[in-house]
Amino acid sequence: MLLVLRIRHIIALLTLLMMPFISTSLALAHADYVSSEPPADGTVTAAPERIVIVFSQELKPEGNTIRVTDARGNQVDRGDTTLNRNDPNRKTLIVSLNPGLSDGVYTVNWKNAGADGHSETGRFRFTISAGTTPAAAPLPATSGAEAPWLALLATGSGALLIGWALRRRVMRQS
Ligand SMILES: [Cu+2]
Repeated sequence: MLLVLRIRHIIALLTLLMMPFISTSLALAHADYVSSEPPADGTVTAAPERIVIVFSQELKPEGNTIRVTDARGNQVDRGDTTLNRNDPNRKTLIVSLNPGLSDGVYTVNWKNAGADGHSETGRFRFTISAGTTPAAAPLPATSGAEAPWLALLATGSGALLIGWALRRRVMRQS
């Protein structure tokens, strides 16, 4: 009897000790972001036609959304997020984009419905740099506070020079 109790105690103790590891493995057992096209924080040289995201686990066929917005917050996806039929493991989501997206930074917000009943969310950005829109003019080397003073100085010295030249001319003529 005493021995049985001890074994039970040992099992209980071992279970308690294992708890953090069990909960950690459960926490890892979600459909997390693995990779995407375009890649997170990546730059593409042509406007992509769709976003593809691969997750670590199987997803439900419904309840997944990928939303893509441009730098102004305008939605640029077509709201047709589906499981990628080319992935027999059902781990890939796909959404199509408006054609001919211009250069800029885009944000991808995703929410998935894992087959295990857990839902995960995340976001990443990517940049289109295809040269389709003129790049923004480079910022002047001087800061905004200094620039007016430099302009004023240049104008001032220019005026002084002209004034000096005119005066010399007038003095010569007289
Ligand atoms: Cu899970």
